[in-house]
Order: sequence, then structure tokens, then C-alpha cells
Amino acid sequence: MAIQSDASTTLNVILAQPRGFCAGVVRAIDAVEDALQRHDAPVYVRHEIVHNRHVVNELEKKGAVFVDELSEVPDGAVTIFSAHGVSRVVEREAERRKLPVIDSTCPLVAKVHKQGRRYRADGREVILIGHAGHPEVTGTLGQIDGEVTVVATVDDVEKLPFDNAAPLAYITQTTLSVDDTSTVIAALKQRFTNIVGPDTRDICYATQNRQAAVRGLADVAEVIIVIGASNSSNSTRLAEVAREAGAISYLVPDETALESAWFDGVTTVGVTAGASAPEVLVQRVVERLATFRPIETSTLAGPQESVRFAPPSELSLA
Ligand code: 0CN
Ligand code: SF4
Repeated sequence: MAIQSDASTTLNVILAQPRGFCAGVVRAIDAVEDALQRHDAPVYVRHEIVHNRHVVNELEKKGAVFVDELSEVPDGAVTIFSAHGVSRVVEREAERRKLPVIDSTCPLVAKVHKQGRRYRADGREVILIGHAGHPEVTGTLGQIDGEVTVVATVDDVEKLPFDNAAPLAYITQTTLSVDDTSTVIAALKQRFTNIVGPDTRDICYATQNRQAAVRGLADVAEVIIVIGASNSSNSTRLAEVAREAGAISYLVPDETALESAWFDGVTTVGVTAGASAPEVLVQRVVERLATFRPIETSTLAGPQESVRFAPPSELSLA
């Protein structure tokens, strides 16, 4: 029988460390802010600069215009590529139109592009572990000559058409579940004798650290709130990792999505945020929790991140 906590029972709220913005997100948002300082509004951003409506809305208020395709950008307008990266086709189209581009592709995504091109130059077929249709995956596919095959699951690996001894290489999306990816890599290595790849090191430091932190949170909290957008790969993975670690988890865009019934009979709730979710939303979630029950807040000890990236070269020159 569920224990009914009355409205006066204290709810322990434990925040994950690290959580929220990563270095690539800070760099991309700063690039839009910086472009708005240097140029007359509007500046155009291809795709959401990062996958978060709150971030996008704030930048829109300051004069950024978000578009899906370059064809929506007027001639001559400052054009910013999002943190997720773009294909060579998009880059070439911007060059052809002589658009002044600021490329905010995260350096860790660009590193995967380079690695994929290197494997291809070595004469290997390239396999990309990731989710088809995600903009980072679309961009990475379009950065490597020839066909790149996308796999997401062990089932996909079993269906691959290559010979067992074919020269293959794999690369991965930066925001995958470390555990799921290890399983897919093990299946690739078991089936193919001549395959090379970076193990799970293409999964970026921010993704790995936030997943480790949410696993720690699941040891002490029955319910975990992950703040992030449903189209955010790294945030979605955090909610999955929390669930796999035994907690009940909810992915919420902000505090308005919280329901008081989620916390009935619960003594400890964990709160974390995806790499694209601003800290202000964490504060708002905590404040909303305090309207349901008296709360006591603490932070689970975890590593401090010190990664910082230099701005896109187009901005560091001026
Ligand atoms: O949520 P994001 O904008 O992107 P994904 O997790 O969906 O890839 O976070 C920034 C990560 C990057 C690139
Ligand atoms: Fe870069 Fe990782 Fe942040 Fe994506 S989540 S922007 S790859 S640091």
C-alpha cells in the first residue's frame, strides 16, 4: 500500500552535480549574444541553437530569428549554425550565397566529423552509432564522403550487410547512453574482426558526467526530475539512465509540468538538468516543489567541470 505523506512531511530535494549547461552550449549561446552585440538585429540561426525553448525564446526577444533551412535566410544576413553541426551541403550552400557564417558547431561534434573523415580516408566503411533524424547525426552523415550507415541497436548491427572481415570503423553521436553504446560496440566487435573505433570516448564529457551523476542520484532518490526538452538527446538519455538505475523519472521542460501526485509518499526527489537546460529552470522547479510540501535542499557531491571552449573563429577574429 502506498504511504500517504501528508502535506507537512518534508520532501528531500537533492540536486545533481554536474547538471545543466555544458561548455558547447555556453559557447553556442554566447556566440548568438555576441553576434547580436556586433550586428544589427536580426541575426539568423539555423535550427534551435540548442534544444531548449526557453533559451530560444530569450534569444528571440533579443533579435535572433530561428529558421529550419538556409533558404529562409535573406541574402547577406549573419547566419549562425547550431551546436549540433551541419552537413557539407549546408556549408557549401552558405559559401555559394556568401552568407557571413558563424559556426557554433560544438568542437566535440566537429572532432567526430574529422575522425569519420579520417577513417574514410583510410579506406574503411564508416558506421555511425546514433539516432537517425537527429540533427547531429544528419550533420555528421553529411560531413563524411560516401555512404555512412547508422545503427542504434544490437538488432541494427545484426542486419548490417558487411562481410565479417571488411575494413570497418565506427564513430558515435556525442549524447548517447554510455551503457547502451557499450553494448552496441560489443556487438560490432563480436561480429566484425576488422573494425576500429573510439570505444565510448566520442560520447562527450558533459554527457558522461551527467549520466554518472544521475546514476548516483538514483541511489538516494525514488523520483528523479530531469529538466530538458523532449527533442534534446542528452536530456532524454538522462531520464532513461535514471529509470534503468531504478528510479521513477520524468523529463519536464520546466516547472509547470510538475504534478503534485508524483511526490505522494515520496521522501526524496532528485533533480538534474540536461546540457541545454538553463539553471534558472532548476531554481523554478525547486520553488514549485516547495509549493507542494516543505522541502530541504542539498546537492549530491560530484565533479566540478572546468572545460571551456574558445568562441567560433569568426568571432575571435574581430
Ligand atoms: O539538447 P542539446 O541542444 O542537443 P542534443 O542533446 O539533442 O544533441 O544539447 C547540446 C548538445 C549538443 C550538440
Ligand atoms: Fe558539446 Fe557535449 Fe555539450 Fe553537445 S553536450 S554541445 S557535444 S559538450
